[in-house]
Amino acid sequence: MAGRAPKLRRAARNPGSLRFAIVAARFNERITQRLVAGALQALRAARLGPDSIEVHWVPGSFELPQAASHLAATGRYAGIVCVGVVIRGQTPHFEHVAREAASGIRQVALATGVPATFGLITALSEEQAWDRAGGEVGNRGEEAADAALQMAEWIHRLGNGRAGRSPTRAPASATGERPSHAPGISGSGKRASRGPVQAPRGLRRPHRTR
Ligand code: DLZ
Repeated sequence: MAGRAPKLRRAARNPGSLRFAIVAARFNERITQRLVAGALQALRAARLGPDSIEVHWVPGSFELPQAASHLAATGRYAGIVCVGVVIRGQTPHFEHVAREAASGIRQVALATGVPATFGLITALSEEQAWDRAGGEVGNRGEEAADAALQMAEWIHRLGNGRAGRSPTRAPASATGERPSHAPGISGSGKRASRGPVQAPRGLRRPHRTR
């Protein structure tokens, strides 16, 4: 049964300086473009400006988790929206791609604390895919961006939302509080140099890109 994700009831209250990244898979690119457009529309509707949104392209959906992992490790993003289109072919290849993309994206979110959301279409035909890329069954990219906005706002309300936002408070080392497992950033946008970021037990933090 095809289902639509619930509409975001309201725009994120104060996106302010929050930054979001969209990672898009080039495979089935014409359809993925529609997912990117949907995601951009949702982020702009939350009053995020062009400087607060980046789009990164990777070869296929299999590569989405690795790209999301590198982006999350920079500490610059409050949320990462992953979009791609996996269409069933003649071989089980598509199942491997879809499964690895789904579990990899979830692992990035858990390991880094940065919400990485699942805007993938997994379809049995191209027609089904178009239906989910702004057609009859909604736009999975837009829905994933809404989910990222909601998670980022919720994490921020919990007090763990330093990723993707310029800090307005003293760093944890000055206040004596424990650092959260979300990557922190310094005022210059680079990760603050206050020791290693703690990943949840059993999950390793991805390598930094630089
Ligand atoms: C190889 C492949 C296949 C068969 N199908 C898809 C697909 O439906 N959607 C997609 O995004 N990517 C596909 N790929 C490419 C893989 O994601 C990946 O880029 C390559 O296997 C190289 O690692």
